Amino acid sequence: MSNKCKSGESGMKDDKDLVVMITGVQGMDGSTLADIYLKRGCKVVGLDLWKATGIYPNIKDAMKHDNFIFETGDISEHEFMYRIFKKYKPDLFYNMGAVSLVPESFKIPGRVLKVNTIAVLNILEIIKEYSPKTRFYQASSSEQIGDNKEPNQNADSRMLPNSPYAISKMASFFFTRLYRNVHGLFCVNGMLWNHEGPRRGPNFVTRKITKGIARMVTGKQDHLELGNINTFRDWGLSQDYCEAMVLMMESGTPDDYSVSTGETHSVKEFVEHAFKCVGVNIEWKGEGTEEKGYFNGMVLVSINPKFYRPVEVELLHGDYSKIKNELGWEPVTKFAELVEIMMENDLNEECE
Ligand code: G4F
Repeated sequence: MSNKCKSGESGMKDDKDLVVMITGVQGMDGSTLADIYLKRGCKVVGLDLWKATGIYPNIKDAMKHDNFIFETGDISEHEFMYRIFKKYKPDLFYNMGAVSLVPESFKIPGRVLKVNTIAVLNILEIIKEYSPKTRFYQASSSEQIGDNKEPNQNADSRMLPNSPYAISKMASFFFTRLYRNVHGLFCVNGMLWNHEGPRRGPNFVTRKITKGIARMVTGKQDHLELGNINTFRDWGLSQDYCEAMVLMMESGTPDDYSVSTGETHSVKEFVEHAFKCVGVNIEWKGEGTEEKGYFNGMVLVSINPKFYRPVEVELLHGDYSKIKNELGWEPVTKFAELVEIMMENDLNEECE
């Protein structure tokens, strides 16, 4: 373990006394964090826009837990956040709530700025004025790297954001750093490269692929339609990355960390490996919008330009050396196993 995280030096309360507040609690990471802290016996207050229904299954276990409180509200409403802070006085605050679909951010840039940036600023102000002992985690993103195509990117790399989403996250990254440096608050940025898992929403490419293939295996769908399959991402597992977040928040000193696997793979490779999990070797023919993935003469993958973005982030490839050296974190699950975990989950779900 690292020099920043020796037990007894972190200044944390005992687990049973700890109040953990998580925004975006119905999402993949928010719900995983809730499960981690509930297992430790902490009180977890989860915030999200909507009440959990069958459509949002990620917190179905948490909802049954006595230590879990679910509050509905919009994090960009200052009064709501102020009231929630006053009511629960959180020790740890994980800001996982955001408009997180990059293509969507081009359609509603004002809303993106309100939720992903102004809300963060308001929360930091509430902490500064009324709750300066609360530790704050900001979900920062590798999308901030944008057009910078140099490999081994980290939180100190040049940021060239190229979408409203990335711009909003970059502004929040610097506000978080500012409130730490200028106001002395315990604020950390976890800059996470793409991370996925069975709780991932079906609009993100990994889950769209694994769910789509599982539906093809069970005869519910005949092929996959994708956008740009020649982009590269550094994909890890959400559970591993949530453990990295906890380390950052519970270390002795707040700082900014990059979390990644250090491997990069194309969307095309993801498709190939996912099909291999069900015994299908995809053969590619054609180029651009005419590129297709075949098996035994059948088209199993085609390109639909409606999934292209106004602009792409072509290469994401992270460097996790700082969190490894300082907090002792390393990714457990890398690309091939991640695809296999997701495929197995979706095959089970579709076969139920
Ligand atoms: O899965 P994606 O939508 O993830 P993206 O845009 O990289 O963003 C995710 O990771 C970020 C961290 O780097 C987060 F901050 C963000 O919130 C989100 O979690 O797309 C991955 C790649 C893109 O290049 C996209 O153009 O897959 C390509 N792609 C190809 N076909 C597709 C599709 N993406 C989606 N969503 N759907 C397609 O049909």
